[in-house]
Amino acid sequence: MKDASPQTIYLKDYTPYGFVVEAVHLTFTLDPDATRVKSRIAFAPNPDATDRTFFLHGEDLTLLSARIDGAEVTPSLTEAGLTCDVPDGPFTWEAEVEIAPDANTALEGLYMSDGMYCTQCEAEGFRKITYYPDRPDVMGVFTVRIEGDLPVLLSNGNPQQAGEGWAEWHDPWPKPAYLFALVAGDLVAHSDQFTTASGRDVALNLWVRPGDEGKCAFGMQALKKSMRWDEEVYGREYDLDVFNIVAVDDFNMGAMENKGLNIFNSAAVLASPETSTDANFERIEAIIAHEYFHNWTGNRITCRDWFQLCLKEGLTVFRDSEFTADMRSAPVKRISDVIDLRARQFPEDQGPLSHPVRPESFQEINNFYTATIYEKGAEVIGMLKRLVGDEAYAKALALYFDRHDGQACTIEDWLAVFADVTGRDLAQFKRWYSQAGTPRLSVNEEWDAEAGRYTLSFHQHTPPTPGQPDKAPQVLPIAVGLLNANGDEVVETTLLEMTEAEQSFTFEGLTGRPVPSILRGFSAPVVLDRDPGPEERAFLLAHDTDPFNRWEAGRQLARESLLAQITKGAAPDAAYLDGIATLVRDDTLDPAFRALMLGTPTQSEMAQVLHERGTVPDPDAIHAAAEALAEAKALRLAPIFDALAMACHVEGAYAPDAEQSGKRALGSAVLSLQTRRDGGVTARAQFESADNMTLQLAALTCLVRAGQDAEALAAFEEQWRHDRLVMDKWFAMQIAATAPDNALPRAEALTAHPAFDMKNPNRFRAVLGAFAMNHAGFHRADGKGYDFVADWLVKLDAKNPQTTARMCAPFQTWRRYDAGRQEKMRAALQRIADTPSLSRDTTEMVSRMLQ
Ligand code: 0A1
Ligand code: ZN
Repeated sequence: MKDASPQTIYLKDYTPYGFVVEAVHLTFTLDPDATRVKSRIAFAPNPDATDRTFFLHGEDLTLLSARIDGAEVTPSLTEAGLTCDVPDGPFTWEAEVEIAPDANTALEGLYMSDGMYCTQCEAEGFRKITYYPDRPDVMGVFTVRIEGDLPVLLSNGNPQQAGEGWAEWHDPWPKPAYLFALVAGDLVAHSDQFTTASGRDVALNLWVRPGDEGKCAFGMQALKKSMRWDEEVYGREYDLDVFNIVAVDDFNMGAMENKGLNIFNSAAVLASPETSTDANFERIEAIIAHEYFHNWTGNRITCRDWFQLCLKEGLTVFRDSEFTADMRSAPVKRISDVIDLRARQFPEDQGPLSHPVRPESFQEINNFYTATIYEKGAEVIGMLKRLVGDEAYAKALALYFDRHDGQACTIEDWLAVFADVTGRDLAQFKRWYSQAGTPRLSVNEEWDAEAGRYTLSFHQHTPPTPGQPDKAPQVLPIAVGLLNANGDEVVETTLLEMTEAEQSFTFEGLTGRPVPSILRGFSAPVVLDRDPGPEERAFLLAHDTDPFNRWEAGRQLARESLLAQITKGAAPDAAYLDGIATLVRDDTLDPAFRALMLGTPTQSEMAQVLHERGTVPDPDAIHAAAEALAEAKALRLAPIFDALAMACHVEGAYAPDAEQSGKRALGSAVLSLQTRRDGGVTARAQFESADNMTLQLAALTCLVRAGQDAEALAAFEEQWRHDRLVMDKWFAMQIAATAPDNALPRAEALTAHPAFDMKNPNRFRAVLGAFAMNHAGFHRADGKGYDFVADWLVKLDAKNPQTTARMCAPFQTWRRYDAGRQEKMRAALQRIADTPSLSRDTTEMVSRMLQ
């Protein structure tokens, strides 16, 4: 509930806790309205601490009794926890509290999801379960007894004893409370087994509701692949006798890495060909890997405090990206990651919510599970790896695991292993962790024909961000290759290490003026300000040997075409259309890559680009330009639709692997163009004959875009009304893909649909999140789109602050738009801010945006 003056917490104020936890025993007696939690915790003074105040966090708890060494005590209770006088030496704390999981709609702590008990403790949810030092640097060994009239009772670690209505679990690995988990419900297991490299058998279970058993096989395979990969690539073995995963329908995020008991949003683990798209399968594989990899990067080595969140998240995202690159196509994964970074992290880094990868203050930590901490955090590790090389990276990681196993660490610890292994001074590199904002990199070229010398001069500059007016130069690894006029590579990819604000690099011994391919593989997360002109881009599109930059050349041509269309009323660029037409026909190229080449910048990306170039974006003009470009592309490619459709033909049974899904991705890109030419005949036929969700949903999306969707939407709903995850797609897609004018009426109507349930985060996001993705629909000039979203955010905040706060993000770009829209967005934000009893989460988000 609204804090009169929300407290800001600072990194610089960190002090160790006054006590260590030697052992924790918890007993849960489950009841939806009155669950009892008994705790017995062995504390001892922490020799590394000076402050011996005994404070335990606790929120929304009813304290029934408290004892120290068996004697009843009366602690002083505050809103945030309790304090109590304690003995000088070691002592045992015992308490009994009562909580009400069924009334917990925030989905933090112990809550209920359709009759099933489950927990979410990261970051600070454990304090809603019992009184405890709920901070990641306090690690304890947990033993848990669960009593409840439910068939399946799970907690962390290894199962001990169990009987009718009770079970005991013991986790031998000391852990912070945020990794605690409990699940109880009527669940069934899809089980398997894994033998570790050193020969230990691990029982694997994926627990789901009865009826979902058929959606488990893929997740289980992904888990086994992840376990093997972490052994082979990072030398990390699993360390318990069992690994449990549970799927829950009501979950704020994707999934959670609780020790030995990962809890997943069912959308992030359940999959079948009939109900899931190729993109779903790929995402599920990545999330399973991510959570599993946390077992070492997060659990065995955890964070000292929440300012160090990127220590586990940046590294684990980096590791899961490497895994996906190994399992599928590395270039396709890299391009997809950059698309995502630009769509989600760049706006954050360049707007009012900008914060460093390691923030220095926060009010609500839940608001810092951001694209900056996760994705930019992973980019920073990618740069570090590039700078030190693969071998030194592997040594540094081995040292990290060796030196810090069982500890709660900082970014300083992380960088120290790299400094120790390489002898490098990483002081300047560390600015990537402390400076917010996206650096902008500009380039000048000089060619000395006589001397055969080519010089690239770079200039870097990071614009101011909130609280950081002046920025120092950062270390930029700039991967560059040079091509000659025939398209042959005359200088292979070379890593230039830029450390100054301005710096030049010279290439000698060239026989002709080269064409540079700069920032290959997107070697640093910067905005490259360079306009080499359409010819050079078309040349790189045709010849670059670096797949990322080849894609980037096409993307830039599309971007420039759209810009010229918007700002000068130009026609779609013929050079772009020609280049794409040639490339998409090239059967030597991976279909997945060709599908990416066919994509164009999203409308919000175009708004961002216009803003970067000092032009106020007009959402309607952007939409019109995107439509015109798509029409022109459809016209240009129409003669080869049939040939392309042949190239996309998949033999044999459906498999969500890279090869088949690449073909289907290309097929879907072609179908959407084809729909513009044939009035939806092909899409309708595909919709009717599809035997998997990828083809079915792609066809339906085309029909929605074409405004030919009434029958197909009804048929789809009829077919899938029993399946929550498929219905989320039905809700989301028809709003995201419809014409801007139709988006608001449609979204409004869907909030009145009997299956709309605001308490389910997936369903809420399917409607409100999808609406905000319909760029011109959300940014309607009359401001009604903003009001609609704001109204729902106010309603949701009273129930679920965390999801509400996350969903404020579409407003973060409000200062980009014209005065009329700005005023309407600002007013909507102000209305949210003025809501009585607004949560701390949402208060922090809207006040940062309004600052
Ligand atoms: N650590 C999880 C994500 C996660 C974070 C916060 C949550 O609640 C506030 C829940 C899940 C991960 O990185 O997968
Ligand atoms: Zn994570």
